[in-house]
Amino acid sequence: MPTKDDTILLPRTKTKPKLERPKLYKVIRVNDDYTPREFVVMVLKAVFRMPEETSYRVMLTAHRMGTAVAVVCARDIAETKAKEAIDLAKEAGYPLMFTTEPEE
Ligand code: TYC
Repeated sequence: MPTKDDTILLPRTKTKPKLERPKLYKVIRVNDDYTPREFVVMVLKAVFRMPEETSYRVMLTAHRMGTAVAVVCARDIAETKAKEAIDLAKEAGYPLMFTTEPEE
């Protein structure tokens, strides 16, 4: 006769649904022939909080290769940062462009 202390342990058959990790987004800087190098470095420091040396290196990569990843982060942050940077350039009359795209 089972008592109240008898617990029947059944194997767990349900698996917890795995939560998808949200995709990360790259903010990509595009080279152009008109925006001064110093201005690009200033934007990278101001918007992406990069130290001088990193900003200069990232600016040179885009200058030489055509594009360079500025940062990888959550989608809303990536889009906000790209817009902030584009707006700063627009205000100053430069065509500096940033795009965002999901990481593979
Ligand atoms: N190519 C620009 C120049 O020679 C500098 C520059 C670098 C512009 C990177 C945009 O994303 C850029 N003045």
